[in-house]
Amino acid sequence: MITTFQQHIQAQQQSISEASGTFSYLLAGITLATKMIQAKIRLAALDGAIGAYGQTNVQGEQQQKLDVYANEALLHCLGLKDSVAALVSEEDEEPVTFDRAQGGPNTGKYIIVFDPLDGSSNIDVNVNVGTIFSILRRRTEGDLNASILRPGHTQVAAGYVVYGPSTILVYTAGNGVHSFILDPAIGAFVLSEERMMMPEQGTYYSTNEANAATWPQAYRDYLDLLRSGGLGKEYSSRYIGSLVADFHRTLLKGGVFLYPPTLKQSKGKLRLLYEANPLAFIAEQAGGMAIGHGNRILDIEPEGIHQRTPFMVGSRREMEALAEVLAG
Ligand code: P6P
Repeated sequence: MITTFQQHIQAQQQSISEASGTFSYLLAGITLATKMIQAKIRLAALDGAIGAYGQTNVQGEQQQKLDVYANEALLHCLGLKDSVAALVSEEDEEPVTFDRAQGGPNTGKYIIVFDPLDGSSNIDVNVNVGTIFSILRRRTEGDLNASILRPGHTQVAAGYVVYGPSTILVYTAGNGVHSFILDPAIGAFVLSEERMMMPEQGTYYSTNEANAATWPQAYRDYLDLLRSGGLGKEYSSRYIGSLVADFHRTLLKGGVFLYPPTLKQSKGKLRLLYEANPLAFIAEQAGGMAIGHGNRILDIEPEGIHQRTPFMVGSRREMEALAEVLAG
């Protein structure tokens, strides 16, 4: 008999300190939004929802129509929940907070940080895209920002949905990584794998090699090490250019994904709070590693909600070798 995502969360009640009714109700808001997003994506090419929205977001990037839709879906499905103190989105400059209808103080316990539709520039060429989310607990002391700008090891839960041939949810609450496949016939995410483990070593490296000339030399040396069989395996290059898709393959097949510092993006391109942190949490829970130019991603003290970071993530063997090369 099938197990749905909601049933899985409830069954984990004992082992997840957060899996109270409030927490699983919150997760239901995320899964509802991702079902709405996937339905919109599936029909986008037919009903003209593809293409630019005509505005740029806080990142200075051209917003796609589906970026705006995905953001609104998450804000709508989560904004109605009393347990939400704030929402932090790649698409919004500031955290979104809510004045509760009864005018009382915002007593929300959780902050959800998300990239509503990562890789959306690939949609018009029909390439997989994804939603990435991270759940933080609101600290009683200090203002909201004090609860948002915390290192990734304080995350309560994290996950992503990759919209590909299947719509797959991958999630951790610190008690292993579990994956679920959306069954459109019943409109539920159905458990497909529990306690996923990233292979100890893979045969793929994934990076935008067009930037290699401007990387710090150590990254070029590292790629030469992989290419020359220095880790005892023959590697192939796979780069989709959609982070969730490249990460999902790395989680399942092993290997390494790298976005090092470049001349244009000396602090890295990918965002710490809603890309690197959630994926690093999943990678470590699956036995992998994630670093940002030498330091553990989950230990980085954020300074801003849209802060960028170099981001390298993957199997233990490849990542330990990278850490060694970076340590010089
Ligand atoms: P580049 C997509 O725009 C994105 O934010 C990630 O999904 C992806 O990993 C990265 O940028 C690709 O960047 O510079 O290789 O095109």
